[in-house]
Amino acid sequence: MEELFNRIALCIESGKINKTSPYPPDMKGEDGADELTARALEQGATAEEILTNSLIVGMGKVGVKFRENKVFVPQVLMSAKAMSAAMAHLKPLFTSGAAKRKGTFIIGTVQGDLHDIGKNLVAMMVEGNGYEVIDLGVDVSADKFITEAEKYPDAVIGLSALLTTTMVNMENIVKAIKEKNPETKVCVGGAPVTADFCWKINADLYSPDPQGLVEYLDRLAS
Ligand code: B1M
Repeated sequence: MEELFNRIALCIESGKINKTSPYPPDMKGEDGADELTARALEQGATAEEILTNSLIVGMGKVGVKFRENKVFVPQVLMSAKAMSAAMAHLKPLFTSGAAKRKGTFIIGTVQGDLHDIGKNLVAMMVEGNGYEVIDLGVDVSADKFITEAEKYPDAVIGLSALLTTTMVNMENIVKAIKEKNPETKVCVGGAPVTADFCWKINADLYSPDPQGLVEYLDRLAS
């Protein structure tokens, strides 16, 4: 089984979705994350084992390489697709309660802002690292974040912004969330956001990349 787990992790890291996927060229014609995850379940692995030993391992490597500029957005998107192919087999087991995740993460791009490429990457990295992700999409108001936070009281909330004009909306959103529940952790990120801005608006974490966020969530979950 260990060999199969390692192979799935390699598929995630390399962005090998399924057998018919031509990417990456050196794995052409080989089974991908899709077939191998199905096989691991058939052979008796649990969803949690596959998540821990394959998806988290593969996505963790991608996150570190991305942070170190050793891979770029297109490769991360391929890894995310491979991860989604594997998750399609695991999700029914998680939603039925037969398997557990590390925690819940609610993410959205803040009000007024329609940029979602970075936010989607963050969401996929967090999901691939073992968390349930509630993605609220773009142009998300403080009210919408609060409504979702009330449904998932232990969730960590992530705000993304790409515009200097919408980044300022983070302040009101953090304030509104903390007024409802001061214990709720709020993380911020996106190209114009800085650590100084994060402290100024009383958010709990600024991360310039998905990996820093995943490491923070892991610290909270441990
Ligand atoms: Co827009 N845009 N755009 N745009 N756009 C920028 C951001 C801009 C820098 C371009 C420029 O002028 N050079 C500029 C902002 C200037 C500023 O505010 N200082 C800008 C502008 C002005 C605009 C419009 C106002 C243009 C107009 O209409 N006049 C308009 C605004 C629309 C709106 O939102 N209301 C607009 C529209 C658009 C498109 C719709 C055309 C498109 C978005 C498509 C989409 O997202 N579906 C678009 C795009 C693609 C860009 C650029 C080219 C690329 C952004 C991107 O996706 N980067 C961008 C210029 C640039 O960056 N070169 C630009 C890749 C992505 C992976 O990175 O999102 O930074 P990023 O995410 C990173 C990290 O920041 C981090 O992790 C990600 C992965 O590393 N991260 C987090 C992100 N969120 C995080 C949250 C976390 C932690 C980490 O914790 C919660």
